[in-house]
Parts: sequence; C-alpha cells; structure tokens
Amino acid sequence: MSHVVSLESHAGIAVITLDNPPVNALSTAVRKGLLAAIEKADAGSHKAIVLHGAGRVFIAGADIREFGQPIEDPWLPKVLERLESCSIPVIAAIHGVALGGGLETALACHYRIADAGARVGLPEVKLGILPGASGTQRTPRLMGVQAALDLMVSGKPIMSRQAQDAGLVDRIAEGELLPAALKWASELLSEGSGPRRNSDLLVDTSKLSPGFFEQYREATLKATRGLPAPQAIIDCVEQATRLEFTSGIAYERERFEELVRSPESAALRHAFLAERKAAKVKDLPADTPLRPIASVGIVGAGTMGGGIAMSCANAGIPVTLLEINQEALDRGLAVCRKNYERSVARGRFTGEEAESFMQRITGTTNYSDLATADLVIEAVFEDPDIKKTVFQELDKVCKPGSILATNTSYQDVDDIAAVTGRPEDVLGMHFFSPANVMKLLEVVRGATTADDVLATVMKFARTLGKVPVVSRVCYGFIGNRMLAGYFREAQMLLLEGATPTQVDQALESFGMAMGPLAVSDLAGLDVSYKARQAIPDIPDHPSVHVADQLVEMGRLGQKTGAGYYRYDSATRKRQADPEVEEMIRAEAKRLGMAPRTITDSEIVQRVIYPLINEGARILEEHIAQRPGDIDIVYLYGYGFPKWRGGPMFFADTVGLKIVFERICAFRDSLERPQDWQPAALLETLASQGQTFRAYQGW
Ligand code: HSC
Repeated sequence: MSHVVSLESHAGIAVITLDNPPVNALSTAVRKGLLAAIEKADAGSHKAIVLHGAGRVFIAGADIREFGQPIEDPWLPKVLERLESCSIPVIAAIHGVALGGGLETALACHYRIADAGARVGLPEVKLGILPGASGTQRTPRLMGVQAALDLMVSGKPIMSRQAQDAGLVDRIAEGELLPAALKWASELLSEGSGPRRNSDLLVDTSKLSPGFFEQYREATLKATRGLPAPQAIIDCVEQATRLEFTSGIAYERERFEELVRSPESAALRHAFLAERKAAKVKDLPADTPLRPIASVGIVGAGTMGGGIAMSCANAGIPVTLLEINQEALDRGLAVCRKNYERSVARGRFTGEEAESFMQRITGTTNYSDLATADLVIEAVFEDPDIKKTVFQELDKVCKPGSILATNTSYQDVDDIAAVTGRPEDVLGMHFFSPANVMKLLEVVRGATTADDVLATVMKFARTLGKVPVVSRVCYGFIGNRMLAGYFREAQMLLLEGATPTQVDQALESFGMAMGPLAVSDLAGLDVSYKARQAIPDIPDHPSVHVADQLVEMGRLGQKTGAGYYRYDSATRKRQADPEVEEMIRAEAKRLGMAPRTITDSEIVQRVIYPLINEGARILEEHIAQRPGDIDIVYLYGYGFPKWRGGPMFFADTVGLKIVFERICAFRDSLERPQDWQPAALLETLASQGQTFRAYQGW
C-alpha cells in the first residue's frame, strides 16, 4: 500500500499495520497511507478491520516535528472521521503506548483491545497543546467529564486495565495481541455486532455539581501557573457537554490552532526534542560497544552519595556504598532509610518496594569491596586532593575495565583521571541534589575518556531515569559555570537599590521555580562563602559583600532560620527582613552606590542575559554540543521554566540582536563593564540575524 502502512487480509478481516519507526508517529505519509488503507478495506469484501502498529508501540501520537509547519492533507481529524464512518467494525489493537493522536485514533475505532502492559494517554498538554483530533470530545463521552479532564489536564498516561475500568478500552488481550484481536473480530461478526460510534453518544452531565467547570478551572489555574493549554482543554470539555459532536470538533480545532501557534507550545516542543537530542553524542558512532553495568560502587555516603545510591537501587542495580568509618557509614545508611520511609509515607513507594530498594544497598568501609563493581562513582567532599586520593585507591583495587566516575561539581576531571593508570576509564557524572529525585545528569567527557565509557554512561543514565547531557571539562561544566553571572547580577541589583523580595519575585514571575536569593538561602550561604575563602588571592567583587556579611552575622540561610530572609520555623515561609535591607543600604553607601528604582524587567534581563552570554561562550569553546543541550541542563537542573524552553531558546524568542544590544548597553552603563563583555558567538549570530535554534554547534 505504502511504505509505512500495509493492508493484509486474514480470513476476510483486513489487518492494517502502521510501520513508521521508531514510534509510529502519525506523519503525513502515515496519515495518507492510513486513509487509503481504510478506504480500500471498507470498499472491498472485508467484514472487519483490525488496526495495529508494528514495532514497540501502537502509535505515539502526531509527529511532533511537523508542528509549527503548514499541516499537509489529510489532517488527522479527517482521517479519523473516515475511520469512524466505516461500514464494517474497526478494532484497534493497542500495545506499548497509544498516546495523543494515537489514542485519538484508537477512540475513533469502534472497539479497542489492549495488551495488559500497554499505556494510553493524552499528553498533549505537556507540549502546550490540546488533543486536536477529537480527544476532547470523545473522552468525556466514554469515561465521563471528570475522568476525561483529569486525563487530559495531567497529561499522565494510564495502564490499560485502568483504561478498561474507565471505559476507554473494552478488552485486555490474553496471550498475543494480534491473534486476540482477530479472534474478537470473528466473535463480533458472529454475534452480528457492527460499527459502534462514540460520536453518537451524549456526554453524561447528570453527576456534575453546579459550578463544576468554574471550580475545575480555578484549581487548575493555580496548579499550572496560568498556562493556556489546560484552560483550553477545560473549555473544550465544557463545550462537549453543550454542543453536538461536529460542532464540538470545530471548536476543538479552533482552540488547537490557537495553542499550536503559542510561544509556550513552541518552547515545550523544543524541550521534548532537545531532551532526546541531548542523549546523543555527535561524534560517537551508533554502534559504539557498551560495557555491562550490573553493579555500582559509591565512595562517600553523604547527601550526594546516598542520593546516587538510592537512584541506582531504585533502578534495580545493587550498590556498595563506601565510607571512611563505620559511624559515617551508619549515618549515611540511616539517611537513605529515612528518605525511603518518607517516600512510603507520601505514597511514592510501597513499604515492600522501599525495603527491596534498601536491600540493594550494602555498606562497607573497605575499598577492596569495590573491586568487582562495573562502575564506581566518587561522591566525597569537593576537595581536589581528597578526590585524587580516592581515585588512586580505586585504581589499585578496581578490576580492569571498571568505569571510574567523579561526581564533582567543579574540579578538573582530566587532573583527576591523570592520577590513575587508566585515564581512559575516567569521566565525570555530575548529579544534582537530591540525586534520587533530580533528573539532570551532566556527563563530563574528559580529554582521555574512551568512547565506550562515554556511551555506556549515557545509556546507564537513561537506566537510572536521568536526562543526560554531555559537557566537556571546564570550571563548573555547563550549568554551574553559567550560574556565576546569574548570581553575580542578582546580588549587584541589591546594592543598586532592589530588595531581595523584588529580585526573587521578578524571577519567579518570569517562571523560575525559585528566585536566586531564596535558592542561596536554601543551599546555605556558608557553602559558597567557604569556597570563596578557600581560593587564595580571590579578586574582590562587590557582588559578594552582602552574602559575606550575612554569613558573618550567623545568617547561613534556611538552616539557621535567617539568610537573605527570615524564615518561619514551622512553615519555612520566607519573610522580608528590615535588618538585611538596612545592612544592604549601608554596604551600598559604603561603596558609594546611590540607590535607584529598578524595574522587574531590568531585573530579569540583568539576571537571565548573563546565562545566555555564558551559554554562547560554552558553545564557542565546544563545552556543550548544542544550544538545546544547554537548555536541557537549565530545565532539568536549575528550575528554568519549561514553557520558556531554556535560556538559549528564550534568547531566540527575544531575538539575539535585542539580547546582544542590551548586553552592550549594560556594559556601557553599569559600573563593571568587564562583567558584561558580549560573547563573540552571540555577536556573530546577532549580526547575521541568526538564532541559536539554527546554530548547529560543532
Ligand atoms: C499529538 O498527538 C496531538 C494530537 O492531538 C493530534 C493533533 C492533530 C491536529 C490536527 C490539526 C487540527 N513525534 O522518547 P524516546 C521520537 S501530540 C515524533 O527516546 P522512549 C523521539 O524524538 C503528540 N517523534 O523513546 C525519539 O527520536 P530519536 C502526543 C517522536 O521509549 C524516538 O521517537 N504524543 C514522537 O523513552 C524515541 O523516543 C506524545 O507527546 C512523536 N510523537 O519513549 C508522546 N514520540 O530516536 C511523546 C517519540 O530521533 N512521546 N518520538 O531521538 C513519548 O512520550 C515517548 O517518546 C514514548 C517512547 C513513550 C513514545
């Protein structure tokens, strides 16, 4: 029929197979092929149709890469209308996943059978859009208003049994799916059951309380920070309760088209594709061999080591956790246990699951117990000499071929590798705290890291459920290196006249999960203070004066109940503190800086543009592979709002020329021009009218 859709006959039943690897996305070719196959099957001598997918899934949805371009005919809603109108029964056979347009396709079929392990869902909201091929109109007809809203507003898939209970799936296949679907088709035919169109159903509104939609809207608005897609989904479902099917579809189409053009959707689609791209290393051949990782050793049972151990244990990997003495080891293991207990109390794991995870973590104080580990991750104190000593020990005891990783946030991975006799087996694995929760993993590729070591760790990161991004070696790698300017400007703004509350609120309104000063209080102001004290002859920079004084006043942040803010001991809620504001004014006066009124928009530019500028330098120096990789680091490790796509994507939406000119204006108007030198790459792209999106990197 077509290279992506085939039609075969099985004893009078037409089997239409979609074969568009890797996930049977509904690209133009698939839609064309499917429409042609439906027409042929319906017009011929077939008695029923079974629709299924080749490969690992039924259909993962519309082809995300086609959004943002003119949609070619036939549109999916048209294909599905034709599918539903078939004069013979059509059965969807679902395995793997039926997501987005994939589930909408299944819902347009007359009957649905699924594998017990299949998942179905409408995750469009995560891409800033709504189900645009009848999903908002069909789901409330089949599963009721509340359940349909929950499915679409959360975007979370459900298992096929849950879908069966909810009315989305009719049967769970026993044994192999396709034979079960064919058998069911024969049964339906022998019973005389014909097409069953859910567009003929009415939405049941009998159980809806008065004001239901208003209440749902309000609750969603708070939970989704006012993003447009969830609200549009609610509007569509409300219309489904009022309009007949075809008018509901027309309304859904209108709202879909509005959303697909929105900047939020463009950013979320970018984030989806950039995340998958980041997992690929440009110069590694696809067939690079992988080393097996069946066991992991971790050196250091502190916050990071314990978190990494839990992350491995949760993924089914046995861990040996090493500490310097029994007391420190017991403390580390007790923290892991407590964290698991907390997860059980929150309902994240069952008690048995938590116990089985804990069983996978074995403690030791003896390096020789790490001898057989396939991967050892060092997570000791951030001191280069201590780290080097650990690597010398590991080099002595670990079997040949085991991968040795450092969880350093700043140190030179090449220097660490050089103390071993096997620098090719060494690389950085920079986890983010808490390591059992945070998804980002910066994989630091040293100058001598072997290809198979890098490829193995990239794959292993996915096994842990992490989002890996490759960074070359530099101080702070991608994420922390960029932070320097971000924090510098947040602190300079205080001296120039802004309050901590104003700075943090401006950035939180921009969408950051937490403002930079509140983040500093959370992390502990003493951490960076000690790091500064440890650098001999560190040049004085006024930006750290306030932070230094806070530490010297005993205000270390949340842990002491006071930092930039004062914290309520029960709720941990932050409150502005006049004592701090007075100290800031006194310090500014001492430095001869007169306070001025600063707008929220200047605050955002002053704090976010240094991220973009440093990101451009990181690209120039080939530290990051692509602008999208930098975005992923910020989305998954630093609380940058996903709906803005990351700092580099955000720069494109502002326009690189505008960003560049503003950076130059800050250079020319602020006291420290050396802090605002524009990156050469930014200047080049701005002058060429280019975007980071189009920049291919190295
Ligand atoms: C949608 O369906 C909108 C509808 O309502 C229709 C609207 C029509 C309106 C018409 C006009 C009115 N497209 O994640 P993985 C690629 S929106 C293209 O690493 P896994 C992915 O990029 C869509 N490509 O694998 C990667 O490519 P690479 C709603 C897609 O096993 C490869 O597949 N659906 C794609 O960890 C492997 O992906 C979704 O949001 C797609 N839809 O997870 C589902 N989906 O090899 C999104 C995947 O080149 N997808 N790719 O790197 C997923 O959640 C996951 O990919 C899976 C697989 C769970 C499917």
